[in-house]
Amino acid sequence: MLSPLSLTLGTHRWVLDRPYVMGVVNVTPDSFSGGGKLANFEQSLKEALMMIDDGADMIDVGGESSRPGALPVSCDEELRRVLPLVEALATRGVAVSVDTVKPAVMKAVIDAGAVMINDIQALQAPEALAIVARSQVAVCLMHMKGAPRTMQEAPVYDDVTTEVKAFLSARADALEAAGVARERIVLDPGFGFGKTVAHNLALTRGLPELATLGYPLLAGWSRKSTLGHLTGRAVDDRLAASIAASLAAVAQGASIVRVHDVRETVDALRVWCAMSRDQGSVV
Ligand code: 7PJ
Repeated sequence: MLSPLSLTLGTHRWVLDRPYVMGVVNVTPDSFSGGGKLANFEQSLKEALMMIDDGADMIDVGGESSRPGALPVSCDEELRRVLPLVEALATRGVAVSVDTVKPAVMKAVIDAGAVMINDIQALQAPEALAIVARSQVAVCLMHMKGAPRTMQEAPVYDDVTTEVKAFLSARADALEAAGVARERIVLDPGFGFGKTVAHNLALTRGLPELATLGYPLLAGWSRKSTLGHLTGRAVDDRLAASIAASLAAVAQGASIVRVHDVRETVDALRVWCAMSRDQGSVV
């Protein structure tokens, strides 16, 4: 077997010889019902620590919804939502990623101890690249066609895998040219971001082609609408579909999976890895 890829996230270093699991914690008003700001914080902290207990390797904190049709939030509001949680988790030694497209948010969360920036716009905002380059954090570069509000309006590709690969390769090159070491970069095809069901499926089968770029790949299939399309299930009833999608993505070469259901995904990966010839054991 080839020697595994590794990823440097601030002071953390991961040898990617088994699948890694990123647990998603959203701190948006619609992710909780009532209770006010402090209750939101305490609830999110509890949720994140539970995920770590369940085997998550890192927590991805998000303060702005990027679902199709979602409206943007201000920088101040986004920071009010995510900063207390980033600080609380970093203090406890948890590897924290922050899902944001805003350079000012990136700067503040890096100062607060986040070890990865997860940017669905692949650091294309002015200053985003410079801020990350000045730090030691890892970065996940995701492909998206269009903008969240309109991206699902009939996206068209000539060949989706070729186009996504070219975009991610160009962004990784731009980062390396700005001084970001290769070991700090993760690539993500961005399932559901300006893609039809057929595009998402083709891209999953195309993960081995993306892996030839030589960077770790992250797959975010959890609860996404393509899974609803395939199973006929509503968003809160897609656990089995999400687990199957994570396993399929790992089988095709993903090193990290971004999931809402950590406990179940970690169990599934442990069994599947133990029984697969080429996958590292998680036990
Ligand atoms: C993704 C993400 C993804 C990365 C979201 C949702 C929508 N970041 N942020 N990859 N999806 N890197 O979770 O359904 O697929 S938000």
